[in-house]
Order: sequence, then structure tokens, then C-alpha cells
Amino acid sequence: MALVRISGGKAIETSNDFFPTKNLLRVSGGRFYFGKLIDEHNATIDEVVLLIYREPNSYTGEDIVEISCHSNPFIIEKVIKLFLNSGCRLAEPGEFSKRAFLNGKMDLIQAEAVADLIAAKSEAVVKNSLLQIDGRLSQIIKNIKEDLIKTASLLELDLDFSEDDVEIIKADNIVDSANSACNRIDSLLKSYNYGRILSKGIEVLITGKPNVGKSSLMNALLDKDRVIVSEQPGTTRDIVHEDILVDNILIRFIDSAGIQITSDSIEAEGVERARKLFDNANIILLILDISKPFSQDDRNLLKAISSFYSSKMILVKNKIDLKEDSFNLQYLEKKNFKAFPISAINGDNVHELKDKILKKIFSIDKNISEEILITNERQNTALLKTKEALVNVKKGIENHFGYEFTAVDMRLAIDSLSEITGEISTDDILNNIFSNFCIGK
Ligand SMILES: Nc1nc2c(ncn2[C@@H]2O[C@H](COP(=O)(O)OP(=O)(O)OP(=O)(O)O)[C@@H](O)[C@H]2O)c(=O)[nH]1
Ligand SMILES: [Mg+2]
Repeated sequence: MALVRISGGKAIETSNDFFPTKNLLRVSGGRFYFGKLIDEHNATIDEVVLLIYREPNSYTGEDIVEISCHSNPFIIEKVIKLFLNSGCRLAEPGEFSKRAFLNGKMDLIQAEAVADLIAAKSEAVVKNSLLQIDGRLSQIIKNIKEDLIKTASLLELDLDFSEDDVEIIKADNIVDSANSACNRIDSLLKSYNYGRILSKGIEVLITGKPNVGKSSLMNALLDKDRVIVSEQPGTTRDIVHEDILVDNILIRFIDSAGIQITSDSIEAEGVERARKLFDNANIILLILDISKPFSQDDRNLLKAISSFYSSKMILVKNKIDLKEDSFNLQYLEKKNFKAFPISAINGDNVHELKDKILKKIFSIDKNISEEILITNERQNTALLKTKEALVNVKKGIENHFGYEFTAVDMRLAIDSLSEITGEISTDDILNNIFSNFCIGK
């Protein structure tokens, strides 16, 4: 079946012209009707089911008619044309959700969660998006905001009576209020790293000089023959990538094709392509072939990556099924490098390598206690802005700048929180958010 959805003040009236079975003008919302949909010349387009919603009890908060017709492209096109010729227009991407937001059916957090839900590539993201649609994050933000508003009102009152020498709020109470808000914001901010990884996934770059076994490892990690492997160096010419889910995390493995850099500096000329790959990756697997003596290429790559990207590098020594070159061992030891041993061809330790990748990714904050996660950059930025304003509130009090300044910072903190839920928003922000939705949602 296909579903054509019409929202707006004239949705029911317009549909009524083409649905002879029932007078839709009189029916109440939440009902559905089976019958023929006809065109301007009384010709039947299809047998359909109409679902009627009356404002404000609908997704957009407006009258909505949903037409379920047969999912044949000719029929769908006829239905859409019929309504376009009768004064309707096509919805913009996300327009239904935008109207829902503008009509107060949901806040911005919830609207963004709808988009996240549709795009979710793992069950964990689905779960988190549903919690946000349910208003859990909105409620947390609302509670923080209400507490701050209470303090801000007393602060303003204090300023109004500043000449009368009555103390309406103590400096300590303002600091307590800012601290309590900061703590709650901190735990949300802390969840962002994990939240972002959950929603966007991570990129793992497999790199190394030609013939070390990058493509073999890629295939072993994906558990399928995705990339051609051969004993010829330079087999992989183009960058190949493939996504898989590991423990609910979407991982994009990228086979970089053999990389050679002529110096040990990542800033040298001719390394732009590689540098871009290195910059974008969350994890860089630098592969060494331990069966052959390391070449200058190996050493250049090792030096360059370990000095510029040490925090995301995992050094991997491949082909442990073959005899290990003793000079290689000495070299790694001398330079204090620990390499993770694998055999891409046998699959030895490949599973453990996946675990190591995830451990490294979560090493920053693995103790996520919050049930609800921030997954969205806009929300994260606004929370950081709120926190900054609250820190300034505390600084102002400590340094006795005067309540006038404290009040300004307090207002800024509250406004930033209002941006998150969309109580304060601009057309630009809204267009940016909703244009990323798919059409029809
Ligand atoms: N013995 C052994 N051979 C391996 C292992 N991994 C890869 N090889 C072999 O090494 C050769 C090169 O493997 P590839 O996976 O094509 O290497 P690559 O790094 O992708 O090479 P380019 O695409 O040319 O940069 C092939 O002959 C593989 O069979 C391993 O763990 N043990
Ligand atoms: Mg290859």
C-alpha cells in the first residue's frame, strides 16, 4: 500500500470532493472510511481507505487526511496530481514535523529525535530516539531551566530593590543554583561522546604500505570477500569502505589502498590525500607485515602516524603465521611500540582486534550512567553555551562584579536552554533542521 498524506485547514474539504462514499465534512476525527477515490471527471482512481484526523489531534496539529491506496506508481501519481490540481502543494522535506513544531505538538528535541529515529542504524539509537520523542530529554532541560528561572527572578527582584538595602537572594544561593544546573548539564554533555558514536558510528581506517595485508584484514573484519587480495603490491587502487554493526555500533571500515609517504612528516607535500583520511578517521589501524624487514616506508608511516595521531592509532602486526623478522622485533622494542599481533589470512586475533577498537573508542568515558543520551551537535553546542554562561555567573559572584552582570549571564544561560527545545529559534535554525528530514515526514 502507499500512503498519501494531506495536512492543513482544507485537507478534509478538498478530499470530500473526490470521495462520494461519505460526507467527510460531518465525520469526526480518528475514523477511517473505505470507498472509491474519483477524479474531476468522476472516473475511479482507486479503491482507498481514508483516515481522518481533526485538529488539534493529529501529528501536525492540523486537519489531516491520509489516503491509503494501492502502491502502483500510476495510481500514486494520479492521486498526487488530483490534489495538486485542487490547491494542495507538495510538502517540503520535514514540513509535517516543522508544522508539528510550530503548532506546539512537539519541541525541537522531539522533532530532531523523529529524524534520528528514521535514520537510526542500530537498535540503541532507535531506543534513545524513542525516549527523546517521549519527551524525556525535554523534561530534563525543562527542570534545569525552571530552577534557573526561579533564581533569575529573585535576582532581578533584588536588582529592582537594590536601593532599599533588602537582600532578596544570597550570593551563595545563586552559586548553588548555578552549580546544580552545571552538574546536570555535565552529565548530559558527558553522554555526547557515546551518543554521537551510537548515532553516527565510527570510521576505522586500515592503512599501511602496499602488500602488508590491509585488504585481507578488511575482508577478515567484515567476514566476507569484499576486496580483492593478491601478492602483487598495489592491488587496491581505490579507497573501499563497508559498514558493519559491532555491539550496536556502526563501524565503517575503510581500506585506504597502499599508502607511501616519502618523509616521516605528515605535513610534507603530496600527503594531502592520506592526511584527509587520517584526520577523518576515529581509529587508524596501521598495518605492518612482520614477515619482511621493515622498509623506509614502514618507518616513515609509523613515525608520522604515531606522532600526529597517537591517540587514535592502533599498531597492528600482520602475518604472524609466518616467521617474524628479528630486526623488526628489535626495532619496535627500541622505539617502545606495542603492536597487536594478527593473521588476517587465518583470522587469528581479528575478533579481538574489533574489541580493542571499541575499547579504544570508549576509553574516554565508558561510565555512561545517563539513560538518555545527547546525540546531536546542535544540542551539545547549546549545552556548552549554557555551561559557559553559568561558569560566568559563578565567576561574577566570586569577584563581586555586581548582580547586574550576574543577571545578564543568568539570562544567557536560560536563553541557551530555550534554544535547545526551540522556544527561541530563528528561521535559519529551523530550515537547517527540517531540511534534513526526508520528504513526507
Ligand atoms: N601468510 C600470510 N599472508 C597474508 C596475510 N595477510 C595477507 N597476506 C598475503 O599478503 C598479500 C597481500 O595482501 P593484501 O591484503 O592484498 O595486501 P594490501 O595491503 O591490501 O595490498 P595493496 O592493496 O597492494 O596495498 C596477499 O598475497 C595475501 O594473501 C597473513 O596474515 N598471513
Ligand atoms: Mg589491498
